[in-house]
Amino acid sequence: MDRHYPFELQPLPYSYHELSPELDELTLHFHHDKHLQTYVDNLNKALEPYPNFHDWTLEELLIKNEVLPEEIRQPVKNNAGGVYNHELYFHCMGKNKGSKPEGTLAEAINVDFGSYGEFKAKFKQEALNQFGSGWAWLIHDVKCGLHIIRLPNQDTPLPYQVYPLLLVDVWEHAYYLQYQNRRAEYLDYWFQIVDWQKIGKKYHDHCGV
Ligand code: MN3
Repeated sequence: MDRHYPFELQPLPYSYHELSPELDELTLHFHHDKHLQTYVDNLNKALEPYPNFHDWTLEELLIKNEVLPEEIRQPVKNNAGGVYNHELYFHCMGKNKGSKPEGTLAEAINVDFGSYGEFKAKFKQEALNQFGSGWAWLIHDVKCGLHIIRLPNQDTPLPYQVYPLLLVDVWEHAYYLQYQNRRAEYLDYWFQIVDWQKIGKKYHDHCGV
């Protein structure tokens, strides 16, 4: 991604009904059209008076956040993180519903977690353990080892030299309209709409031989 200020709302990579019934249209409309739009708008608002940073990409704004003037450091971290996380989240789901990890990624999951089933159980537990708002992530390190982590708010692991592969939004706005307070149930259905072909390709491009 080499986009920079002024950031624009990117359309979903599928139509609003395609993730139903696991994630319904109303949830996607609010999540994408309202919540993500707000992060985009607030990021632009924070950067507008600071032309020195208008050619910085989302990733630069997050990785080099400490370089920004103190008064916009936190708002940029929150809102650039909000844009980055949501774009990645929406791209982790999609048309290959019901898929499972294959190839290089499936092998790595077996090595690092034992099996896909054990991976799912651990990932779900991390997502449930996130107190309040935040995200659970599957990332790989520079040696291609896989790790599951959770981060609060709109924080990203980008400053730690790791590569995000998959993430799930456990802010209530991601599931409350459809699942109310049942985060565990949302997570069970969410696994069924993960596009493992896309995730596997990314891992293979970085780590395949
Ligand atoms: Mn969200």
